[in-house]
Amino acid sequence: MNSFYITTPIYYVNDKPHIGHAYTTIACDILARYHNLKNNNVYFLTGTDEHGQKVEKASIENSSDPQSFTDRMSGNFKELVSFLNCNINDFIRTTEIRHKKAAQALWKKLFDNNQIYLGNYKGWYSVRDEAFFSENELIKKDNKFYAPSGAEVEWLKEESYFFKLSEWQDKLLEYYITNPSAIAPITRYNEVLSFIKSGLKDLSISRTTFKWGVPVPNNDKHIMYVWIDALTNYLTALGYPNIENELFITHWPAVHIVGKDILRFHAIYWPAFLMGANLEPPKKIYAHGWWTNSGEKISKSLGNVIDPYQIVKTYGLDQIRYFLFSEVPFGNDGDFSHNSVIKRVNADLSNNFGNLVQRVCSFINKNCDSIVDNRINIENVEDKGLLDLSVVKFDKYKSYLDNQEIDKAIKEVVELITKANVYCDKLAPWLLKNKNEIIRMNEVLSMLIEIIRRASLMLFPVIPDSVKKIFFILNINENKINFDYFNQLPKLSVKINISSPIFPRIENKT
Ligand code: ME8
Repeated sequence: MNSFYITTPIYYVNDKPHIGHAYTTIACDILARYHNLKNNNVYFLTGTDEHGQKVEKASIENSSDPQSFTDRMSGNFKELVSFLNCNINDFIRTTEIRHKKAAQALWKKLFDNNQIYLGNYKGWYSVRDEAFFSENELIKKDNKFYAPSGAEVEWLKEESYFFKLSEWQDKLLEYYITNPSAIAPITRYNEVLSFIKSGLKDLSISRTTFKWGVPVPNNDKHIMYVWIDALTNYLTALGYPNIENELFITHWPAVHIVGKDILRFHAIYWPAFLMGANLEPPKKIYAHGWWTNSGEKISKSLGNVIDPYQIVKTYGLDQIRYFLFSEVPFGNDGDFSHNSVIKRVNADLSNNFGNLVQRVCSFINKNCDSIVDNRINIENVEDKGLLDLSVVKFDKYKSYLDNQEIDKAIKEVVELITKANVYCDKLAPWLLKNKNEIIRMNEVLSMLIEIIRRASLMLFPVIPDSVKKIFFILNINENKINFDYFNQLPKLSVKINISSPIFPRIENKT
């Protein structure tokens, strides 16, 4: 059995969850569900990143101590996961004891492997970005300096531990040149490669200026600085430092889905930490794009943050899951607007897929006493053509999803559904009924039911609740939602249940 370990970034708890968090979590859920349909041994991890100066500051602003603040905020993220119908295997919090132990064990291992030394750090630091910036990256305004993100920076000099990242430049280059699929999409791969080629400096990995973090082993004046603490979560969840345990042996290394803004940390620091600790680097890092709101960058100060609860309440969960992953290529930036949701959902789900299910099933309900006499006729060129197309589409769909190309996989299914609608228009079972060609009518209906079943199976990772409803209408047990059954034609005579529209059209009230 193949194993598939998929992770979201762990989310900062200094604010409430927004569409960006929902987006990455649903992406991982789609991929996890897809691998489950293939009977792979899936482990899906998400969680919260709870240490650092930003969280310490946010807790003070909320008149709370950091621990109660993070307990409360982390709960919001956990709640969002189940609200979005994401089937996780574990939810990790970096304030958990298991994580502190893992982070300290990784540190010790790196220290023992001569990868860490004590030095001094001087530089321009942005609290908001939790990063240092060189002078030429800064923007000067009114005698103050700002990071490229717009956050103000301050001059900092402090004792710090360093990771010998500079020594990893050649090894990382060699690793990525021999493993070009380890970073996707390809534009991101090229970006990382040219960053490595431009030269890597040693990395400051501890702080003495705040307390809210994991203490450095044997020197608790120092707190681990964000990335070495945060990234280790992916190991903690598999039981690190016990690398002999079953979960670790079967599941490491992981596929990490991250936003483009944190690619560098995952594609450069993380593999270097791992190799420095004699562990395998990630199997793959896939960087997705960012959502804007009606063309504008999303930010709290602009007041245009998209609340995942709100949009799901307005349009429905599967509708939003579908929209987010069909509207833009996974990896590109996307623009969210009410109009584009309505257009996409109405076109693909209501008018295409929903229409196919509804017209076929309600015809059978009304005209055939809900019974289809199953007679798929592969002697008929038209019928065979459609059935063969479903197999071609399934193969393409799988090869896309094996590479996390969710939008392309969806497109293949949509094309199959469109073809099934054309077939239905052309073969017109209602006319066959009028002409009393009952055998041919049953052949056509059987074919349509079969294509609906196959398309539903493929769309299950994206719109799981709706597919369960369709399987109920088709009277097929939910345990048949598995790719083992893709080619299996239904039993001889099928009595379906009464259908009602799965994707009602959304009226554009504005
Ligand atoms: O970065 N569109 O956490 P985070 C799409 N704790 N994605 C977006 C987005 C948007 N408008 N805004 C944010 C962190 N994101 C660290 C990760 S992992 C070891 C540590 C994405 O809560 C962003 O790209 O700030 C990132 O992948 C994710 O939300 C979490 O961001």
